[in-house]
Amino acid sequence: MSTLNEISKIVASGQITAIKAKVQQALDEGVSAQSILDDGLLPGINEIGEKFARNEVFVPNVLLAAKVMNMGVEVIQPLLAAGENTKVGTAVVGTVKGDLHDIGKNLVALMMRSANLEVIDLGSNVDGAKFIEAINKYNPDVVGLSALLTTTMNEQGHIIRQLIDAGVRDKVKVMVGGAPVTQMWADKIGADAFTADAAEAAQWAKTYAASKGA
Ligand code: B1M
Repeated sequence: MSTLNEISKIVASGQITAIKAKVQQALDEGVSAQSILDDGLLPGINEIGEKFARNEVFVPNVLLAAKVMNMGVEVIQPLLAAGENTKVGTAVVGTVKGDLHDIGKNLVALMMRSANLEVIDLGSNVDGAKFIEAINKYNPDVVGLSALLTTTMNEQGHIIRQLIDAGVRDKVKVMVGGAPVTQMWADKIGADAFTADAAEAAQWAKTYAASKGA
């Protein structure tokens, strides 16, 4: 079994004590940080998600896998985030109210930082009032709303309406993402951008912020 496959298995089976050394082993073998993320850690968390959907595992197993995934990301984080330090803009990100999934949002924050954006990460289960407060406080270029549940993606639209009511909608570009989110949904709720993954989100935010600053 390749080291990347072993990493997937370690995430899916929630082996906390094994993950850091295995990720380090992959790095020592010359595997890139991006490949460890895309071909090792993410397939592992997706595998547990599929098993969960089939009722083969339960929430504690998924929680454990998420913890192992985060520990793996910690090892490669400095490599993913390596870059120059010229700030191009500011982003406020968070997972919307009612939603506790934060792995994807954390990756978005990480990739945005590596794209030289300053990122204010509001965490998960964030309501519209907190986004509005952050817009007024940090004057960001973009606001990123992550949602992983078909129920909580509605909250993305709700937050956009709250930004309009608070008179701050035109100050920022609103980006949306998360597994159930699509371009069609983004258009329906009046978001400015939908991106399918963290790297694309960082690229979109960077391009927009740079065009504003130019
Ligand atoms: Co939950 N969960 N979960 N879960 N969980 C899913 C999402 C689910 C698909 C599992 C399944 O049934 N197959 C399902 C949702 C079904 C649906 O709504 N259609 C589900 C469910 C049902 C639930 C609960 C309701 C279970 C329960 O309690 N009965 C519950 C809800 C809790 C809540 O939020 N209120 C729940 C709880 C949990 C845990 C807490 C145990 C844990 C989260 C831990 C944590 O995040 N700290 C968890 C996990 C880990 C998952 C799965 C297995 C993995 C999610 C993940 O982190 N993926 C997930 C199944 C799956 O997705 N395969 C599942 C990896 C991550 C990198 O991907 O977040 O999609 P993702 O991010 C991607 C892109 O979407 C994008 O970039 C990333 C890639 O680069 N992206 C953005 C994300 N945000 C973006 C924002 C952007 C742009 C791109 O711009 C702003």
